[in-house]
Amino acid sequence: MPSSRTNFNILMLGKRGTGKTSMLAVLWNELKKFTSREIVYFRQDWQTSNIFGEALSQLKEMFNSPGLSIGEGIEGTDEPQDLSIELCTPNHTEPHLQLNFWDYSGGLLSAKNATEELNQKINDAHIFFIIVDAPALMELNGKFNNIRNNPDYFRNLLNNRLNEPLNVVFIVTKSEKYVRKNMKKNLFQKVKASYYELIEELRPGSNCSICIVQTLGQIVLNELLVNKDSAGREYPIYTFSKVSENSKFNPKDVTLPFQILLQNAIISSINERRASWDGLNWLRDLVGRDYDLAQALNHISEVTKVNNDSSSLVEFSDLKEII
Ligand SMILES: Nc1nc2c(ncn2[C@@H]2O[C@H](COP(=O)(O)OP(=O)(O)OP(=O)(O)O)[C@@H](O)[C@H]2O)c(=O)[nH]1
Ligand SMILES: [Mg+2]
Repeated sequence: MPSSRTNFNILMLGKRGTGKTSMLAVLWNELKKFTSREIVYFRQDWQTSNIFGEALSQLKEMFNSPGLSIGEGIEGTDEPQDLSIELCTPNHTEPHLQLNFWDYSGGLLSAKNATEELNQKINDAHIFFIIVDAPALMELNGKFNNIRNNPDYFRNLLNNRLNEPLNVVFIVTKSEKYVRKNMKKNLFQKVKASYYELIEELRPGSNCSICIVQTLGQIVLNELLVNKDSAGREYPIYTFSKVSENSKFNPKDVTLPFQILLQNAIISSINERRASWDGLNWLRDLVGRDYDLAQALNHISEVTKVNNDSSSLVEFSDLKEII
């Protein structure tokens, strides 16, 4: 019998404070929406639940500050964290899929060489989530885009993988202000223009998309202050505020990247299983071995459609038309 569990590795990349851990914690909480006792459910180990649960309550806590002010949010991730979520279906005791999220700390990404550990993760990743900080793209004509997002650095980081088709999802965070101002199209354009080199070098067969997520929902960028470090280099400081005194934690479209990742993971799991059965796939079809995973995928697509705004996502074929 082939192994009944497929590992699917997701590498989260993005500079310090762009919102990787926040996005994962909120996503983890939103998994409930996908859970259906008859079709699909998710399991996490104790450590993963602890880390996400703690981050989530700190993010919610931000809304408890007086007036329009907001609390501090979560602390940066100093050590890279490996977190995992298992996808299970009721007819199988073993999980079908193990989704390994590698939350790489932005502070460890240096402008020069990647560490051996990071290179290993780049080699082993099945999908790359590149987190993009929206204010850096949009404010002051993108003046701080290189400091906050550094697109060339990520292009170079993926260099050794660019000779094969890749799955890349750009996830735009801190986007609430621009979504409220109907500027999604503008955001897509800016992402495409600033990550142009990477996007253009993706091989045919790659899947590339851009998702605009609102991790917190009712907190918007208030102003961007320009400060100087001891060497006289300018850097930005953001201040956010609640939309109104009654603003609540209200994430939007955070499950869009998850849908893309599950599509890839489920299809690769089905392919892996079928490849190991070689000429006997007719037998798999006869007994419906792949049926529950296919059904899970359908269910997840349906739930995503209902819970997300499809205008927050563009995929590779549409990307070509953006500019
Ligand atoms: N308004 C808004 N704020 C966000 C969003 N995502 C994250 N934040 C804020 O940004 C802060 C930093 O986010 P983190 O999730 O710690 O960023 P990170 O990418 O994990 O950073 P490192 O762990 O240092 O690499 C959080 O405490 C939140 O206050 C978002 O989508 N919208
Ligand atoms: Mg983090």
